[in-house]
Amino acid sequence: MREMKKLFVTGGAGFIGSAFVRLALEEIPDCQIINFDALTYAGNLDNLEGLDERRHRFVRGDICDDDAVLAALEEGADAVVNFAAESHVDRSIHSAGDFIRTNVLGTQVLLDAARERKVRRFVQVSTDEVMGSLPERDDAFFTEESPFEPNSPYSASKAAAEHLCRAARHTHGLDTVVTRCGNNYGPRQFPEKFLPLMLSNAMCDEPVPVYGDGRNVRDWIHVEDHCRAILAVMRRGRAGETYNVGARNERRNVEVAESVLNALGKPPSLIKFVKDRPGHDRRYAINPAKIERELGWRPLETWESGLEKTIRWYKENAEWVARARNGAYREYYAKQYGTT
Ligand code: NAD
Ligand code: TDX
Repeated sequence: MREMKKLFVTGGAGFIGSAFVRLALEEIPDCQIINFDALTYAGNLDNLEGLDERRHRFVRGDICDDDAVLAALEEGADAVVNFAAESHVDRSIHSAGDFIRTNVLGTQVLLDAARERKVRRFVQVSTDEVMGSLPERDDAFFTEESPFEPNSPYSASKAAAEHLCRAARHTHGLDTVVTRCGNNYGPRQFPEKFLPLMLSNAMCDEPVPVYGDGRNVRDWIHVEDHCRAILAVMRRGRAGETYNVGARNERRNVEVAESVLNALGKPPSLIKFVKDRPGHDRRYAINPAKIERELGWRPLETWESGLEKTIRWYKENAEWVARARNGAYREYYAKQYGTT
């Protein structure tokens, strides 16, 4: 396949999208990126600091606004890579409207625009959560054939987006590919998510809230490994295919909390078990054999190296953390955890 040089990235001011933009600029030396992002509470221009303005252009816009999307998306772009989403499960439990709007309607607007602008490939960044929850058995894994069983409004909206991609391919012949990844961690993750929430709380000697019995299992991957997988799928994935992405790194939440506290030199007594998340999925575990076999992708970070780097980044970027934890975040925190 001809190299992907003109990219239209949505949600590129968020956690994973900004890591992807950095990586793509590094890995594809002559690529040009339009980064289209609405800058919701989760979008942050600080995440784009230092990028080469000759090759990366930021456009503020909403993926549900078809005029704005068409104005920014040039004819003949090589790929649309769709990261833009409402991404936090707990927020979708409080209120699902924005999730349906952005994740479902917004994806359809982008698919239509990609067709109209004759974009070569549409990359949908999806999640393992569309496949629901696994039993706690060593031999149960998500594969690309696992059925859709989304359990939260967030995962249901992401599953709907995948269906819309499938329909755009089947009906209109659009070249679509889908990635489904597990729990990402790394620099610039908004502190509502478990890992940065723990890090930022523990660094201030505040309690670390763990839902339920803390024995839920997540499959953790460093954000740069996820982005390398998306690049590989964008460049070399087979049209119409879905690729599961995971680093074979299952951990119970309470073990993750203990590792983080230990690495920070903080006592395990900071762990506070709190009321469980309604409908809390018990276990995610990904079998990444297909992307390993077909595209030769492998994670480069181990859990130890990735966690060490991540903790260093949060320690060195206390101002980023302080800004992210300000204002609206405080209100959200009080609503979710009952304290300020
Ligand atoms: P994030 O919440 O950090 O970032 C989302 C970005 O999308 C923000 O910059 C926000 O401003 C932007 N956005 C939201 N609504 C928009 C709209 N209507 N129009 C334009 N931009 C909009 O999310 P993230 O963790 O970086 O996740 C990125 C993508 O990866 C999402 O699609 C998510 O479902 C998927 N994903 C995330 C994980 C994870 O562990 N975080 C795992 C698998 C898949
Ligand atoms: O305060 C908390 N305490 C706690 O125990 C929070 C915020 C979370 N948790 C638990 C819930 C989960 O079992 O930690 C685990 C991870 O929680 P989140 O960071 O909210 O992630 P999760 O719900 O697993 O979903 C994530 O992975 C898949 C991302 O947020 C999604 O965007 C992605 O699709």
